[in-house]
Amino acid sequence: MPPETTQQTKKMPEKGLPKNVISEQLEVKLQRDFTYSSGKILCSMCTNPHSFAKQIYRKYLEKNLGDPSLFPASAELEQETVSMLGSLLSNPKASGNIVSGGTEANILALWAARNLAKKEHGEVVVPVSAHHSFAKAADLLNLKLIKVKLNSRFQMDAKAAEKAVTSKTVAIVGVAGSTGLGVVDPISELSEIASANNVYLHVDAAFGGFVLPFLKELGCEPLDFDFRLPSVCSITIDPHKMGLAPVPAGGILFRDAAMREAISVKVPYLSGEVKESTLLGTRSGASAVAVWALMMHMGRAGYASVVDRCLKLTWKLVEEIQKIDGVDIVTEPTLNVVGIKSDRIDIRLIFQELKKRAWAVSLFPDYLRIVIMPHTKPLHIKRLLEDLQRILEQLS
Ligand code: 0PR
Repeated sequence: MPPETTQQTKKMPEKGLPKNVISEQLEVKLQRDFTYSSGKILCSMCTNPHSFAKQIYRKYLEKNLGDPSLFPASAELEQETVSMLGSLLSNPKASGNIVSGGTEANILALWAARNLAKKEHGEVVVPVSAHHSFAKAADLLNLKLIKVKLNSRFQMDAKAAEKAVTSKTVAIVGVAGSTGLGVVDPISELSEIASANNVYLHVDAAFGGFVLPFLKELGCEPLDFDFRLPSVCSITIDPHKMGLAPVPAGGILFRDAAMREAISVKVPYLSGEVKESTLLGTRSGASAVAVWALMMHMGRAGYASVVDRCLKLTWKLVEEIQKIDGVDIVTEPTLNVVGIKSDRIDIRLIFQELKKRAWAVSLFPDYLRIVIMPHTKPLHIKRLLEDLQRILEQLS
């Protein structure tokens, strides 16, 4: 049952109101929303989109990629965007789409895996840390999720994953940047397991996809997670997370066109015999064009410097948390996500107190999650730490 909410009722006015009256109403009504610029949003994997992407998005709002026969140039830009994302993930020949987000991308990946495997009562091996979009995908596709435990570093336990593979397995999923802690699963080991068992491997890099490719040039230890690993069949990478693109912009990349073909549906009545391989029919062309423009504008160097700033601030937060009595980090972060735990104080109480002070952090069962996104500035973290200190004194 959905939670009970006060039912809002409203009728469209008989006669339209002037634009300025409506705009004023909206200003008032939307005041309760958080804003990225306030610095209070520390729970989101999205951010204030880049101003250039917003400008391009607004300009091309009428584009509909659901009908590439009308918008062939936009469709071509979408494919160029997919190729640019593919290059970032070591496979410029990757085939895919700019979709509504990580959820759609993960559903499409499992849909392709299921169709390619042609098995009855198919199973998908996922880490317990996998995003809830896999539960949606499994339900929709009539697949069973086999959840694998994590190792001491909160990564999918590769040995347990190997044991979980059976003749019913249609796919293994590894996460490259987990929702809770930003952890990267041992994808190269999963690739070996997938290859030994001839099973599809999907990598959910919805969050990590725009961070991991830059680790090496930033002096961090690089991690194998992309198409360089021979068994990786598809990757989710979301421009509307660390890619700074406006929502909606997810990315699904298949290793080659044949894999994507497994979910393609013909639309014969549109001129040009259109084929769709997305869940949505009518879908935003502005999103894809904005991602294209933004990637061209940022270049690798632009994204690397965004990641550099986020990681440095993440490390600063970790350093300061470790100095505070009563709290600690859950694990050393690989990406710009920090888990904070306490063995003295109920983490839910700390969460409530932070909430009273208008901080938006995420409450996981055993820890608080903080995501250091491009909108987060050193001053915001300084204020958060000051509030945290006060809260701990108050609760001790
Ligand atoms: N895969 C991973 C690893 C994710 O973390 C997420 C979303 C998805 C897939 C699904 O992506 P979409 O939400 O684009 O479909 N992770 C964020 C989370 O659950 C989503 C989010 C973003 C939540 C902004 C809150 C928020 O303010 O934390």
